[in-house]
Amino acid sequence: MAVFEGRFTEVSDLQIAVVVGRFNDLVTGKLLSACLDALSRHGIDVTPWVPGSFEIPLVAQRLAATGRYQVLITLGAVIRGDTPHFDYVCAEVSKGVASVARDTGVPVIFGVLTTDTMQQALERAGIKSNMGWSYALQALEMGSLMGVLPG
Ligand code: INI
Repeated sequence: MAVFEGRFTEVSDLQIAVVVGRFNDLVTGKLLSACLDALSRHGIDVTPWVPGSFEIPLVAQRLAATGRYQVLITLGAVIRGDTPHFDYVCAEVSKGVASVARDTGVPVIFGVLTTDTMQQALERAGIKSNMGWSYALQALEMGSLMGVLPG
């Protein structure tokens, strides 16, 4: 039985782009710092900031369509407020990111925190752990995996 796995080594030829939402940049800036720290020996090409998570899929789609990147990372922080706005933003960014990946064949890491409170978001962006690191490793794994899968 053939087993296909992504690698974390010998991946320096991967071109990776990161799309970051400016909304809640107290959180997203910290996610980005950890992500870039983890990727510092890899070919980060562009890091476009977008106004908020809602805009992430459009920019991710544009970048994926260039064919220049083997994997994209999207970073955002959607924090529940008093109105249904949270649900609309979460629905669009999650479905949008998944669609970009499927439509273009470029893996897109979903690094958008969706939390009830700012405290929960910060706990995942540096206070306890920093998911930015995990998103970077997941990008390396997926970029590598897509390079060895048949077809
Ligand atoms: N964008 C976020 O990334 N996080 C949020 O928590 C958020 N809230 O709560 O409103 C948010 N809104 C902005 C949205 O993503 C768009 O930028 C805006 O609606 C313009 O299209």
